[in-house]
Amino acid sequence: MKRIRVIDSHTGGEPTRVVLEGEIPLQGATMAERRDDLVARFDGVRAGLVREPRGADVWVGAILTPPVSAEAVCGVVFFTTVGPLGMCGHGTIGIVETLRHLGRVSPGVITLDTPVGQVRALLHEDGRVEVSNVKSYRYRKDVEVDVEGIGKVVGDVSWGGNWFFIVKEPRFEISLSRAKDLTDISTQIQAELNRAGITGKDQGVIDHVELFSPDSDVSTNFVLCPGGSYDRSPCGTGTSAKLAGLYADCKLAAGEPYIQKSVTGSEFIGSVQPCEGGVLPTIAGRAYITAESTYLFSEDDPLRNGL
Ligand code: PYC
Repeated sequence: MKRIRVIDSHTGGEPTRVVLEGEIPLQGATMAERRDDLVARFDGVRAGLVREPRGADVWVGAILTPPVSAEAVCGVVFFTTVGPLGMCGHGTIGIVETLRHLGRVSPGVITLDTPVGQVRALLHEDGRVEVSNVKSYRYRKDVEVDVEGIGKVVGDVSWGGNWFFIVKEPRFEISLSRAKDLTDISTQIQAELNRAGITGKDQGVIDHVELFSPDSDVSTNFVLCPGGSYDRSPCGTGTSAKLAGLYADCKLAAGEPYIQKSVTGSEFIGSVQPCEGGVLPTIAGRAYITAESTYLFSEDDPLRNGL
């Protein structure tokens, strides 16, 4: 019987399952190699930790590893029910709260190594966390696709640690009661992008689609994530990708706070600083611990790796 210890949290409603260091011994000199090792050697247990019956489509997991850089407290490989994830903003806030819960960090700057670069988090006394994300940028502006049943859809292909299609037109009424419709709409848009061969840089798969409300005061989003679930939080990497475009269009000034609300009503506050080829976003929010658990994987359980 395999036993795996985890700590669960949620950030603005979006859950993170942190697999404690050593529980899944990923190998590799870089975090990208460790991500590949997850796929090569531990894909079954990866799926089993977040899929039913232990999880559900909404779960994001994070495996802690020793750091690969001198400054970092630890390394992290994020994953979903369908595979690894480059970076995760809500998940980083969840990890910092988990490390605080374990007594491994105290308020101040905490550095983490991820497969897509180093991120820093500023933990405040009150538990708020400001994540300084990887460089984010818009790759293609105003890409048009014709989606059956919706018509012309215009959006930007942007990087915020994952590849996003940031839908600019049309806008949608965003509410939890419409989650099923919004999931269908964003899934159709993603399918059309795939059919049309539209990708991020270096053929990067666009695995997130972000829809927005028409409101001009506080923007509300709906973010389709890998595996077909939607983000209950405002999505840290999605907010980073969006802010990169707003800055490029001179609609957001350096350091100006930007509130991004999620479909559940939770909020992140973001801002950017310009850098060569893009922006360095900061995303602020807070997470709460929900469980400390040990998951059991029986060799004779035919569904041990989930459904
Ligand atoms: O917060 O970056 C994020 C995220 C990605 C997928 C779910 N949440």
